[in-house]
Amino acid sequence: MGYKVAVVGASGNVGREMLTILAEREFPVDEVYAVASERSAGSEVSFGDDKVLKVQDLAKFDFTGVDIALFSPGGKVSEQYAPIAARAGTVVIDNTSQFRMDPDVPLVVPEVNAEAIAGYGRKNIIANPNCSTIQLVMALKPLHEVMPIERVVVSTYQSVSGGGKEAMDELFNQTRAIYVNDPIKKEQFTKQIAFNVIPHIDVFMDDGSTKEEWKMTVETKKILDPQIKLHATCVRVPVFVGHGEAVNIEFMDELDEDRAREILREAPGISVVDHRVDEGYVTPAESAGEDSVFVSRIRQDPTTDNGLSMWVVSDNLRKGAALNTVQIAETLVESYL
Ligand code: 11C
Repeated sequence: MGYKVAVVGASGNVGREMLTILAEREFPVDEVYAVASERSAGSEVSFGDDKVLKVQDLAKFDFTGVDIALFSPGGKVSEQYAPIAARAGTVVIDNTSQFRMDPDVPLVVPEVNAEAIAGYGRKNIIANPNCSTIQLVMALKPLHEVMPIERVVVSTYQSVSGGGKEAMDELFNQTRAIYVNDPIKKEQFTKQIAFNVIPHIDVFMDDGSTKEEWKMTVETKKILDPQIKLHATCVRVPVFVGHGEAVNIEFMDELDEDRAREILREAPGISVVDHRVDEGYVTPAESAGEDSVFVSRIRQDPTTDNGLSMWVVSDNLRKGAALNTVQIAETLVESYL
């Protein structure tokens, strides 16, 4: 049996990736609807190698009879339309930050807490975590199961695609402008992003952290363990696709680097590439288009008891967004619908 599936925000970076991944993984669909704002309505998007879908206007779209809707249209749009879809009987899997911390909405990375999906019926909404949280908890969970984690300090190196298509264009245009000696235009980013890095993603909070840093903390606690202390510094870098994270972990007791490598090698969705030679690690550009979360540079931190450092990289549009959303849909149909 197939399902009727809508992709909302179908013309955006993540929406197009959702359509690609639904087709690649042969998700059992009877019908797929591409839905977006009025501005994109009437345009066309690809579904698989040979199908083209006409984008429908979200304001006029009737969710009746749609089994699952994958939402990635921006927080304000999800706030308005996800409950409308949910009331029509559609299970919404939302990739925005709108519902993530709602106690009645499961926040899910299938390899980490698939069992949380059981609570989907409370609001008919399941939330997909932030991209930087997903790759982090993927790498932490297998280790935490063997040796509980007390504290994590993480610094991110996040690609511009996390900010959407306009942000990718801004990196491209600024890079070109520098080469041809044109003035630099800043619209999406607060400072020049070409040939630069910016320690500021999302808005500032009262305590001096940014909302991206706050999200990493609260989402990790909700998905993995509320006892874990986490401090993040999130940085935008001039990379198109793929987020990197330098992760420092303090465990409750000793976990040596060889054991950590073994544990991660066995973990679902993780690829360990960790050779102490040139090219013996994975960079964000190499992760683009891949499904895995890559872990490299696993090593003891001798400055603290029970400390370990590692480098975690993943495609933020795939495992960080669209792939994780589709995997949630797969688990939902396998176990609950
Ligand atoms: C970024 N992580 O790289 C953000 C994008 O809460 O879903 C995703 C924002 C979110 O800018």
